[in-house]
Amino acid sequence: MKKFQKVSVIGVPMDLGQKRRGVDMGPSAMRYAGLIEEIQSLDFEVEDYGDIYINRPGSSKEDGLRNLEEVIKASEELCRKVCEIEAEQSFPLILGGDHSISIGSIAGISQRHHNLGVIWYDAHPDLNTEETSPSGNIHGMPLAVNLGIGHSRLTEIGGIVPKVKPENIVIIGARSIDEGERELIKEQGIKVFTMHEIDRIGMTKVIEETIEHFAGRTDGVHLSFDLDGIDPLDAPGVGTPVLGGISYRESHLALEMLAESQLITSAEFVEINPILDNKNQTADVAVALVSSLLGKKLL
Ligand code: 4U7
Ligand code: MN
Ligand code: MN
Ligand code: MN
Repeated sequence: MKKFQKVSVIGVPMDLGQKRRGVDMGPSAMRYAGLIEEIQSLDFEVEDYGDIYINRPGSSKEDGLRNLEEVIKASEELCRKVCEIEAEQSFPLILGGDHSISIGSIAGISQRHHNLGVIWYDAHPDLNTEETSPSGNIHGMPLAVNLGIGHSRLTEIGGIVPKVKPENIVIIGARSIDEGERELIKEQGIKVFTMHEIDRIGMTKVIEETIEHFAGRTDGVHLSFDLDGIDPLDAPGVGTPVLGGISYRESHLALEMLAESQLITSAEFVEINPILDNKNQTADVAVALVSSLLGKKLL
């Protein structure tokens, strides 16, 4: 990741993509866990853009989508901020907030990366639409939206549709997949390393294959890291925990290997809920993982 000299941090205290309160405190929890100091210690220049404004409490419900208007507004604002960061050749590091923020972050990143790769590190594929969603929660839909599938008011944010091609997506850690998501994965031919593949071939091979999938082909790779991809024993402070996840050490290995590959050009860490956490453990985990992603070595 040493292609970049500067890291620009932007917080998105968004909790409107789902129903549980608390995930809006994710950016504060990561800053409290020493995020900025940690990045500085790796010899990057850091600019903290602070948090974008979220109009809360949201109350709109349109076409079965909870808080649609508020999510659109925040996504447009985040898209603009990410574009500013990208214009400076700085590395955008986006702090969630629930995973609906990925609509705005990828809207911004895709302005300059027309063949963007995306790694979706998550217990869930987030490929629902307003038709398939069991919950109506937008945080379960952002990957579909980025593929141009879903409500047009969401897919059209940032003006580029689709923002990501199906062959440029790799999902890692999936273990809770809804019926409509399963169909979409098959129909679109999306590459998925479920927990089964991680158990079977190991994280080393999973990341080697991921790197091989993107190398020399995409013009950037965005890492969208949902903390619920990690096992709830290691990262308990998340709103939708799913047993049997990726371990803390495997996650470090994954991000260390991605750092070595120098493929990653932007990242977001989402779904930390400090109210459900154990003494800020999950934010501590996220900060340690950011450090690995940015090239920290043990020796
Ligand atoms: B997250 C769910 F039904 N699939 O759509 C849904 F299981 O960003 C969960 O990955 C979505 O945390 C989880 O509501 C969204 C549900
Ligand atoms: Mn870029
Ligand atoms: Mn997610
Ligand atoms: Mn998830």
